[in-house]
Amino acid sequence: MPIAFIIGTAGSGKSLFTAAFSEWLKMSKQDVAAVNLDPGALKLPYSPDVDVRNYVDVGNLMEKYGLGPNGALIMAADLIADEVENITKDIEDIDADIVLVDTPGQMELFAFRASGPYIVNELTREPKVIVYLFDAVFSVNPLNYVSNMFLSAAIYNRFFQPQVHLLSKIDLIPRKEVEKIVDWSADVKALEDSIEQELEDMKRLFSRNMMRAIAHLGLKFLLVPVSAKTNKGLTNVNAMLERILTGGEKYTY
Ligand SMILES: Nc1nc2c(ncn2[C@@H]2O[C@H](COP(=O)(O)OP(=O)(O)O)[C@@H](O)[C@H]2O)c(=O)[nH]1
Ligand SMILES: [Mg+2]
Repeated sequence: MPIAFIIGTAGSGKSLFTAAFSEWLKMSKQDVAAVNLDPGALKLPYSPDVDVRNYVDVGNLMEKYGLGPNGALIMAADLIADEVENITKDIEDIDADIVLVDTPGQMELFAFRASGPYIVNELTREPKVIVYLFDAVFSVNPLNYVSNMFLSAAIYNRFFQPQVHLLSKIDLIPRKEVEKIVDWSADVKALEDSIEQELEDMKRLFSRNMMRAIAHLGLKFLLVPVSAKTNKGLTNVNAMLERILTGGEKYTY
């Protein structure tokens, strides 16, 4: 089963995107499984078909080891790796055509511990893709946007898997702003112009150099604008994932 891992900073909309996109896939008659890999999730906007909380209990860890919530989440992130066989079996039992994996709220718990890349490697031998979310509200100014590019490049450097980039929550900002950000993602020159116009001094210098360094890496960040509230853009996301995961075929034959 091809798997898409949904990654992004805390609050960037991973869980709601997982909810909206799995509903969308069901409506287009695709067999989808939603997997929750966030042991710290209290409430989810979808009912997971596979849930890491069945295997790792953050409350228990706090009590048993006298940890605070942060310590327990770090420990939980590491313990997930031991459950990879169970989770794989749960996913295989469902036998869906496409799997969406909602990753832990704080992305460093997944991406910047040993367990994340281990899980991504072990869960399947079939095609996989990382879906990285740029929060539109956060990304409206070029300084934040460049910082997010940097994070996304760091994610690529951790997983080395095909990566697609979404601009999430576009219903929360004006359409003009959405267009501006998508322009930045398509055209380095547009981003450079905004940096020159909107930033000063060290912020300008730093953002410009950071942007150029990333451009040198040859990474592409073309953003697909989406909203998990209005479902805008989900058709485009689907087309992109189909291209990467199945060479353009539907997931269900
Ligand atoms: N308006 C709007 N709010 C969103 C969207 N996506 C997520 N949110 C809200 O943003 C907050 C964080 O979303 P969540 O999916 O929990 O983020 P996560 O931490 O990345 O899983 C929640 O209050 C969501 O309802 C969106 O597309 N539009
Ligand atoms: Mg979440």
